[in-house]
Amino acid sequence: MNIGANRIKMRTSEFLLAPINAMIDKSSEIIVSGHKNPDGDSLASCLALYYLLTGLGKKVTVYSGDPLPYNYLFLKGSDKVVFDIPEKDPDLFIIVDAGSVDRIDDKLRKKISKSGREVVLFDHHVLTDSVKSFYDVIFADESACATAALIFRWADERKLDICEEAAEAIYTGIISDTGGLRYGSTNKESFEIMSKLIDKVSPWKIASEIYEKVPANQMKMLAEVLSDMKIIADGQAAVIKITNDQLERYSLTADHVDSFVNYARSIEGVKLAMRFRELDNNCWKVSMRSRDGINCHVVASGFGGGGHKNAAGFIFKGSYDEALKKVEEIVNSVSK
Ligand SMILES: [Mn+2]
Repeated sequence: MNIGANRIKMRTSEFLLAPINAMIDKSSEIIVSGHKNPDGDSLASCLALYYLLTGLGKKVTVYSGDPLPYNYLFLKGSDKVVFDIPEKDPDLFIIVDAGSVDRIDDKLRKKISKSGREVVLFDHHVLTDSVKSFYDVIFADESACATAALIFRWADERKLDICEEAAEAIYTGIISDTGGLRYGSTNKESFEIMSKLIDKVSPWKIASEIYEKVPANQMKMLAEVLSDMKIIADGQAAVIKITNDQLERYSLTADHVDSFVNYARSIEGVKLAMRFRELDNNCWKVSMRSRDGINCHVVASGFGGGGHKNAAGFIFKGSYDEALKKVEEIVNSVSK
């Protein structure tokens, strides 16, 4: 074990957390918010902060401009989230998991800028300079498996008593962002935090709430989507499509079908999984997930989009058949 590196990390945390704690201590009203179209980690980090800050005697409002993900509504406090922007300015804003400033709800971003109040960020995304200049203090670590892990670090450093509600939220945020402790972001700290929370949570209850409360229609639509899946470029790419007609027929919304692309990626030999979601006639929102050997960002660039190595996206205008042909060409030219 590298004790030296751990000490440096702790010192860095203390250095960043002291000003955040000072801001919290002098505030009585705090607005907490995550990113647009919140995922499990974003919502869980907000709710963990809700309980921990309420425990410190603060009046906390959790705001979301978008609906919450249906399979995380079991989290305590999700019924307290407000969807109308609060009129009154708080003493402090805390943003979690947002990545870039344009991922903050537009109304909230304007309110923050107009109010001139202090704003803090907890995040585990790669941050650009423009992001850095928006905040007064940032507690960020790209190596953290989830923003919820950073909320834990703050609470642990402050020696807060983590109540059951906050423990469940932090545990859920980590499970959510690591795909159930499976993805590359899973690290030693993930397991250390889980072991510290385990007496206060029920892993099976949380896992079944997230993964085993699938609406019957979602499963039926998955069957239809997978039976229509195209395997192209000598088995290197799997492509699925989701049409408006299907969403209508099965009475589902886009967040119900977000996870479908993971089934395409899990096929042996597939390096790139793509999901075409119909926006309009002959207009598709495409998201990609890849394994080593194919860089999603490079493929997306060929279509005028962008993203990261293992996740990227673009908008495609044209027929699905045209798209498949072009994908095949690009995948063949970029694969190793
Ligand atoms: Mn996250």
